Amino acid sequence: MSEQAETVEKPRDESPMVALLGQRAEELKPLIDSVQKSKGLLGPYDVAEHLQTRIEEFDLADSIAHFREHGYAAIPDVAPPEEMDELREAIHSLSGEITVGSPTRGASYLLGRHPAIDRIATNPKLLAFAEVSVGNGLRASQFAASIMGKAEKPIAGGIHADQNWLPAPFPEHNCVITFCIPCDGMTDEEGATRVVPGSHLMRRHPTPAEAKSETVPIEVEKGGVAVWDGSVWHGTGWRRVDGERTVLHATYQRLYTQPIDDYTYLLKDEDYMATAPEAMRGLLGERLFFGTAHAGSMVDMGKFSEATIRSKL
Ligand SMILES: O=C(O)CCC(=O)C(=O)O
Ligand SMILES: [Fe+2]
Repeated sequence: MSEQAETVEKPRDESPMVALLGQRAEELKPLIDSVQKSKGLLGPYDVAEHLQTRIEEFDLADSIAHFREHGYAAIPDVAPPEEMDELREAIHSLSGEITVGSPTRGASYLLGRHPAIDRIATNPKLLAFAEVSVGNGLRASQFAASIMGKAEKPIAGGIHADQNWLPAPFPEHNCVITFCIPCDGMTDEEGATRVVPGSHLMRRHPTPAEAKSETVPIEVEKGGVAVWDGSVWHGTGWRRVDGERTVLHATYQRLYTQPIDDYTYLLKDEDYMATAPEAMRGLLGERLFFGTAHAGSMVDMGKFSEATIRSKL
């Protein structure tokens, strides 16, 4: 055999789906390799290979293990105190009109309206955590804020699972994840969110009797973030001390589910997209195939193929 014949490149063993990716195939190679590694069978809460180094870099293994077992976690050191102060200023500047329930006021539909909110929404440590829970290709869902003052008695409002528009049993692959970002941290007496540990394992909504279950507070130091699974039963806390608890409630959803808030208008805003954090594109669904078919043109098969990869991670 001549030397030349030996170096002839073999035809690449690629699936028709990968061929459809065209120029994107190179960029998506780590994801394609990661799917191959798990044979497309990555289990709930498993960390995909391409994500492993980021989980180590951000020291997230312990909080992910806690989240898996109990359905919630407190993630320390997500953002420096100055960023949390800027987030509080942003929330207060956008809040006012909406009364969430006395003594709480708040603001809604917050993505794309303040750089401090977009910055925490695309925080790489939070996104790595979210990806373990709701998968690659996750979408921005609901971004709302609440400002809670001292109250004489607990705020009415029951314990619930956040994916409360999904029928039970909930899918084993979690669909909704909520990060509760308290700008000044939150202790029990400052009104920390309360959870029923382990309730996510039931994969269903609480019954009326269970909605009165015993709960524990998720206490978080300033710079940290509370997080819970869409299946875990939880409710808001009771602030018994002076001052205010200022929180951003940041929710993300699995690729195939419909996000609560519709932020797709931002993708069409060229000025916004020119300076938006890079991760915003994926969160807004720029690479998703939904709604791409029109009279005379099939669904975008490149985007469809990309979704078949991301949905398995
Ligand atoms: O206000 C809280 O502590 C929690 C509210 C809540 O249920 C949520 O953000 O999903
Ligand atoms: Fe909730």
